[in-house]
Amino acid sequence: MAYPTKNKKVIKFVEETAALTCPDQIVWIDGSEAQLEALRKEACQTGEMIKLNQEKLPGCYYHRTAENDVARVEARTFICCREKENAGPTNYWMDPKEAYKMCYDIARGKMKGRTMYVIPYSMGIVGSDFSKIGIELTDSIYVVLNMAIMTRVGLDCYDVLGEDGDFIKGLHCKCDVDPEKRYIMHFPEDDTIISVNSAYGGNVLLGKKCFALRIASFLGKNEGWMAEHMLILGVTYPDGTKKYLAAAFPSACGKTNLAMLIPPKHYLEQGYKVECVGDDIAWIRVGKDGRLWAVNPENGFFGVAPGTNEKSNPNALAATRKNTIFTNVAINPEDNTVWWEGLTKPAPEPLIDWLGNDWTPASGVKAAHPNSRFTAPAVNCPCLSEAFNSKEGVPLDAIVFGGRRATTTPLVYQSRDWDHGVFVGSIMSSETTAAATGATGVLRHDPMAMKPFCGYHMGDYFAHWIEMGKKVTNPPKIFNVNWFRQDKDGEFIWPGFGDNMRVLDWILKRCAGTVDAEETAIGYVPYAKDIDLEGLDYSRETLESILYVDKARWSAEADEIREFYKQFGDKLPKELSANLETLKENCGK
Ligand code: SAT
Ligand code: MN
Repeated sequence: MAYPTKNKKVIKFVEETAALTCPDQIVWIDGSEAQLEALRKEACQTGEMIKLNQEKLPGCYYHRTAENDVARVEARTFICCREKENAGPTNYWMDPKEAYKMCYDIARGKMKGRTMYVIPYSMGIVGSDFSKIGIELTDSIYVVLNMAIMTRVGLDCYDVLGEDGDFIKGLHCKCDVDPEKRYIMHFPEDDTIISVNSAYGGNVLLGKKCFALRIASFLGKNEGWMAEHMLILGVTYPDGTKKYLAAAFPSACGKTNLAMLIPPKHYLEQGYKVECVGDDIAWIRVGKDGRLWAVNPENGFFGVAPGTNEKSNPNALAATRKNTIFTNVAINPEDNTVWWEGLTKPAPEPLIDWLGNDWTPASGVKAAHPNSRFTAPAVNCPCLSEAFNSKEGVPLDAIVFGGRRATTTPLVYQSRDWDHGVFVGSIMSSETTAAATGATGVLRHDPMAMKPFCGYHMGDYFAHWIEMGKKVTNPPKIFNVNWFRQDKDGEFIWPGFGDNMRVLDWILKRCAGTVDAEETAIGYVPYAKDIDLEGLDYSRETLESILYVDKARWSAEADEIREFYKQFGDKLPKELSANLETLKENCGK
């Protein structure tokens, strides 16, 4: 057949995979609207997708995954490098030879009766120095349509590759969606990803976590840049000045909400504006000016639906009103639209829940799965930054880390310097969420929110952060935030959402050197008077309670961090152990 590319490696990859998986036909995706529309139609005919109310939700579709296939599966996600040591203690590892054989055995013949789609896509703007090309082979129309939203899909990717260019190979095969044979395998030394027996987003949209974080973090270490689990946002001041920050939070901890926040009224009245550059992934490099520059390699938002509403995140909600794919939310049969917990109160009834069952509030179960998602094009977002399409990206003034912590970690604090900031990122812990299978609400270490996404030894990753600090002459300041402090009744103490602007404001004032702070055992903490509470019914005493640094708790935390650090052995950078000792000393031992 005539191929749409002369790249020999692409053709070989396609032919070899077809020989293994035996699809009835191969369809080369060109990214055209006509081709995507034909696929939507086909998916609706087979029941893979449902067309929603086209007046209320134009271009929107609905999909249900299998009941056992609703989140990332960390226990089945492996880094398959030749030396086990290089995967490190925080990753599952398998020998690459064994892993290839196992995956090939699982996928052999499994595309019989199906079509194999060849998706050429770019992470980042096609052809920019900051971008990389991937080819994903998949037997799922749902994957094709999601990739066409989340990445830049098109034949121009082949122009970038030319006859001989390299790319990240991705093979996805649904197989039998058998959870016992589900594997998400990464071969960082071969630029290859194989995903079998799943059809859930994070496991199968291979451009996202698999490529843009796990493989890219490995490439970044070798090539001197960073792939991070971070949103990127810009704040425009009333005088037109723009400042940018990147923030790392674990999955389902509010990155999308922070990235699209609407500032409180009096900020808006003064002319402040917040714009979204990205909500999940940042690729960060050292610019010629000695600063760190960040791009968002994605082209859409794969956001958590529950909790998204007109108040919490009107921008995200607006982004989902057209050309969006909804996965595992509930359907309102009356008008064929979607619903999820938190969208409106009370819930419309009856609904059809994410499993396809009739549902009313009396059903006693959630109508939408807690990890149900929307896949929305970035261009739909009303607060999308112009810089979203900039090849160079944006210069970072601040880097922010944050976990979900009911106690101990104050609302915000600033690190003393870059190395201390790396320490602050490395000691992040957070309560687990529905974004991955397993128990939720369990406190676990999640350094830089990269525990599930670092494609190599976490000790080497810390060392890479320290090294990057040496390459930047004008580094961003590093902060930690915690929106999730709880009172004794389990209620959140800080209002969060748009009011987080008040904390961002303090952070940017610290970057500009225009506000003082108190030096504490853990770093610089705001004086309560310096957090703007205008228009908020909130007492300074309550604010003080979540800014307080409890030395006894931090001393215990330091002991616990020492235990956590032990697994990194010799790979733990001395800068981090030194900072741990300082923390312990500052807490009075
Ligand atoms: O499922 S994804 O990994 O794509 C989203 C997330 O968990 O952050
Ligand atoms: Mn994420």
